[in-house]
Amino acid sequence: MVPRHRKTIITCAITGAIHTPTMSDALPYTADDIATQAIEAAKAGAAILHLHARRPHDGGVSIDTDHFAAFLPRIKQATGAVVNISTGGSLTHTVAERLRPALTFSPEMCSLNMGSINFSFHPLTDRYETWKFDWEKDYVAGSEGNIFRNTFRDIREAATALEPHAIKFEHECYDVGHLYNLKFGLAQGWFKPPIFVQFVLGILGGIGAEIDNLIFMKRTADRLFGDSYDWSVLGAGAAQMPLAAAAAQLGGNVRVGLEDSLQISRGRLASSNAEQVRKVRRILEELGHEIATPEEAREMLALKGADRTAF
Ligand code: KMH
Ligand code: ZN
Repeated sequence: MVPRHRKTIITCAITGAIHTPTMSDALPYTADDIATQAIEAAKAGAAILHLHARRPHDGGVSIDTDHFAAFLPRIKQATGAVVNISTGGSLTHTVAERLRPALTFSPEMCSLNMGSINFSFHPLTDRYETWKFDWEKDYVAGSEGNIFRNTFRDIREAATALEPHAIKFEHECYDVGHLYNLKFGLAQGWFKPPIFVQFVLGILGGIGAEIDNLIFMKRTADRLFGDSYDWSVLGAGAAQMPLAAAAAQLGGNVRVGLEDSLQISRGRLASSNAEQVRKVRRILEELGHEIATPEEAREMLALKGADRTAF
């Protein structure tokens, strides 16, 4: 086991763009619910909050800056947590549209997806006979035909547009090739070390949620980036907690949240984001890891500071 010298950062991804209201009553989509759950997740130990917006009337995925503006200041007022805004948006938005919230609010962190992939959750369609809202079934079923577009040009243009904002990227890597894309971007000067890599395991279209794959990705990243990178793991669905425990044991950070899994344990729905944060915190502390505060996370990742955001 790799000896640990640093504390473990918990990121909580509050609502995302995969799951829909029918799938869990706990999935937040009004500004009130997103703010409340984000604040509770921070109180439970999440140093970073990864945020998407939703349409408040029906939970549809949104990149409308008004929808972000309805919860961002509340979260900032109530917590010291680092705000990380998604630039993944959803599969139905253009790359330029997906960048707008980060360009508008200039958060300390934002996601940056490191390659184009099939990104599908259509197998969930058959699990539900009735749906709370009209849009849900077509959205979920339609993901079978969608390509999550993140070309080299998209990545370069995103990095260039966001460069003046000094935002630290959460580099979402869904497969080993994405690490090489990241290495290429680094060599081009698009990103500044230390970089923060999120190993994403278990998305249909990306690498599977297996410990062998995590070790393969980490070894590859070690070779490519040496000690100039920090990393975290996101296991989709039931892999969330097992892969978080494995990540921490390997010296990495962890991401939980209802964006990535609706469950608290296999087959049992979580009641909130905070419940997942409390559980992962318990596991990590039992294993002897210390949890990073938001200030410690800022120092570890060399973030610009909450006073330099635009919300
Ligand atoms: N939904 C996750 C698998 C983003 O927001 O840019 C990856 C993600 C992408 O969080
Ligand atoms: Zn996201």
